[in-house]
Amino acid sequence: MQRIFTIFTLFFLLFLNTKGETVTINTSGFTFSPNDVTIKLGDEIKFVVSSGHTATEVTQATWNANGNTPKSGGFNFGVGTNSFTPTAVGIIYYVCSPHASGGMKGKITVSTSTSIQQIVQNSKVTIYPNPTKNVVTIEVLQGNFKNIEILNILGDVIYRQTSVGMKQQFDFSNYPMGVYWIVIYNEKEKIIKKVQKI
Ligand SMILES: [Cu+2]
Repeated sequence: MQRIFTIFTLFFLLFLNTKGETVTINTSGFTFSPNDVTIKLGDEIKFVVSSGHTATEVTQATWNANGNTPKSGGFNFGVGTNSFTPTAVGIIYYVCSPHASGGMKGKITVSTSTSIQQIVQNSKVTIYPNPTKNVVTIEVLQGNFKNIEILNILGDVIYRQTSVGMKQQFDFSNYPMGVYWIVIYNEKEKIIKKVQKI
């Protein structure tokens, strides 16, 4: 089991080091082109919105109803080029605000090829100070995570904890200088953060 996990982790690290692709979505007349894309977690979406249109994230219910109420916390791009990288798997729904009622809308399916859904880059967890000489604080800002593992650059687990609170501390004093990975996860999400011991 340990070995399998380590192999998975190495895969994730490989994934981390692989720069995602960029998928461009344009407005074309009163449509988005393409209006239905599937990307992988880590890929970037670039919206190129022409005059008179928007790309506004909405909920699935709003999208189904051809409404244009923006989703709370979602993106809302006006004319120009805007990029973002989705941080979770799932389906992102968006519309053109002025033309949603006419059906100007699209969706982005964000998938992962691994069995555990993962979040690679996100702001749910913050680690400080980084770089560190000794104690780091690992603070969960959002979400509910059960497990934490700390790996060295070779993928060896140097620390494991099966109960995660909002704030954890870990002391790197007795570990060699170098790069470490802090992996925080539950059944649905996996967050990987890089820490440098100096
Ligand atoms: Cu439009």
